[in-house]
Amino acid sequence: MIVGTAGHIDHGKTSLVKSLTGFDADRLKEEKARGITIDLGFAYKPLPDGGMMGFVDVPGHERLVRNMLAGATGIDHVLLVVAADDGPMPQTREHLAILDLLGLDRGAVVLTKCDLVSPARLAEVSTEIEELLQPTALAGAAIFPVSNFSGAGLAALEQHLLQARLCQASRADDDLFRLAVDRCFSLAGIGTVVTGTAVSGRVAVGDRVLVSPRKLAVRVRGLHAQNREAQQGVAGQRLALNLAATGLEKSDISRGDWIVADAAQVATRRIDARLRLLPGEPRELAHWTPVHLHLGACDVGARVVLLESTALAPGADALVQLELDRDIAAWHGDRFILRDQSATRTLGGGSVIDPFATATNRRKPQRLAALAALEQADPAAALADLLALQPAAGVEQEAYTVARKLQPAARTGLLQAVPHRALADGPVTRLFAAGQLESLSTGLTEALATHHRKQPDSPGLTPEVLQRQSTSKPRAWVFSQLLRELIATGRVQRAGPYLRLAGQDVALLANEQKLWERLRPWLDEGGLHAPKLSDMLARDRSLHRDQVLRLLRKLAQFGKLYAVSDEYFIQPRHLHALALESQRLAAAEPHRRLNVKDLRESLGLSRHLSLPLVEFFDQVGFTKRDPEGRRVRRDATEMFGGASQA
Ligand SMILES: Nc1nc2c(ncn2[C@@H]2O[C@H](COP(=O)(O)OP(=O)(O)OP(=O)(O)O)[C@@H](O)[C@H]2O)c(=O)[nH]1
Ligand SMILES: [Mg+2]
Repeated sequence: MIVGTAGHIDHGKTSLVKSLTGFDADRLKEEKARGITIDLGFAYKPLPDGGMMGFVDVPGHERLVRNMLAGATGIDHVLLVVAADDGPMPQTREHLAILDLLGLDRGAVVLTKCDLVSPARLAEVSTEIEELLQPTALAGAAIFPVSNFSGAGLAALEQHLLQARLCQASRADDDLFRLAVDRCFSLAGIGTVVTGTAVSGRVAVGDRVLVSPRKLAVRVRGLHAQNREAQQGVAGQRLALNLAATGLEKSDISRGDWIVADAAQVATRRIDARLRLLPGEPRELAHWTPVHLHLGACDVGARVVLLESTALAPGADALVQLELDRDIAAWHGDRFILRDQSATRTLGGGSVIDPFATATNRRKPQRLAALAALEQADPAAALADLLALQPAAGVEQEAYTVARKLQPAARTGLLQAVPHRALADGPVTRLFAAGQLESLSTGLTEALATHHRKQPDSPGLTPEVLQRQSTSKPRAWVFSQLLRELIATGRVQRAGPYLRLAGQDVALLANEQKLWERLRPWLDEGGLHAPKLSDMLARDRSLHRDQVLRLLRKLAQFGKLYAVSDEYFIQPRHLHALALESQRLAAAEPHRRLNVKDLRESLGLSRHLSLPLVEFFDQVGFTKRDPEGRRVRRDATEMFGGASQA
């Protein structure tokens, strides 16, 4: 268990930690000289059962709230220290508000300097404090009057802490490992050491971890847990990690960074969150207010983008987007505090909903509904609702599970619990609600069917037009994935630039059919040596060039022929064979060039055909021409093998 102090300057926090542990947490020369705490102090108390209790001592000075915040992360139990003579003072209130915003609901009040006041004063201050705690998560917390001078009251406080430690539910340590770094230094003979509170998961000597948000890979060479050498550390402990990496300098890591398991890496500048403004704020919070964001041990300048309204009233909460000055690491559920731009006042705080927020559509009702779904603590419930809300866009799997800090086993469990289908787009996997992709596909085939019904003579729709005309409006890459699937399963056919439903064949008019029956044997008998249009016309003087050309082009549009030029129309199986031979010849050349002369000689093609043929190959991207010749860029069968045969 980690116990943290809080409270106004000079109220006896450091003295209390010393009374409890025997250890002076003020370690800096300046702290000793000025008698105040400046930076975080740490002390440990060995317990009768062999365990160890860690203490984080924070400064009370109003200008040092930033340091207090860095220490407040990850404490389990707070001791709000109030000097009995002074009673509650400004930082008593500010620290209390911060603890409340951080959601800390376990702790006690310690009334110090009891030796200086009368019993009547003690009673008076106690009442005052009870009222102060009333509206907070610490309402009803026990109050312990003590004297750090005489030691009076300390035994009761110690008993309380031991009891609290027993009741302390063990933390969620099945999440991925995360440690909020509060110090980084270099020790002679040891190297770089970071200290901080492990807020989730566990880490062991030898583990490879990352410094986030920089994504710097390091190895844990050794560790101390709660001030003792150990083989592993777990959430809820203060850890010192000796880190190793080639060229690692202590300046590579600083307060505010995180040490995390590989799979928990996050670097973000945009966070969607729920923000509560403190009730004591004099004014509404305006859109685009500049603030300081404190999260974990990190502190960064930010702007508040109000997502639901134009202003946030004191005491109210709302969905916001935080636009940060630089990358930080943050995860779903992390609590944060906002202070004003000059860092003199705490404004409010809240919790992170989505660390991978974007500016696009951030205020749209759709997105706000998605945030409401994401706000749920249960990852399965949140994912199921999100899938239902984003049918066409899906949910990026990696981002979702990283934001939730899920271990591999928990990821698998989540994906088993939520019915879905996954689509991979390169390294990105998107999840869709079960049945959703099928209905998106149906939307596409329906759009094609409608088109065929309205225009039976048309060869089909280009992909761009199909995407626009489908009512389901899938995103571009979902569309291309679905299309690939529809083509692979034969439900849709591609002919040149057009897509059409399978079985949707070219409809020839009676005279066209007759003409085709006349021409087709000539194309068949020519084989790879396709006949020239003018030669066919010469063979039968009754044929009209315009009519023949119109028919051949129509057949080409439906994928029955390839229009190599206005003179040459080649059947798909023949073109496939020509492309295969070209590919074979190119492979025989150094640097895999296609030589037109070889092509002519190897196949006995006429110059009239071979030239337009290679130009056609260039034009459709099968080959590419450069100063050294032609290179085959695509696979012949992939390009020409699947086309429908005449
Ligand atoms: N009489 C009396 N004096 C105390 C007691 N506890 C602390 N003091 C004195 O109060 C002064 C401040 O004590 P610290 O423990 O440094 O106070 P702090 O809360 O740590 O102060 P910051 O860290 O600067 O916020 C010191 O001079 C202590 O000797 C107490 O129980 N009785
Ligand atoms: Mg102090």
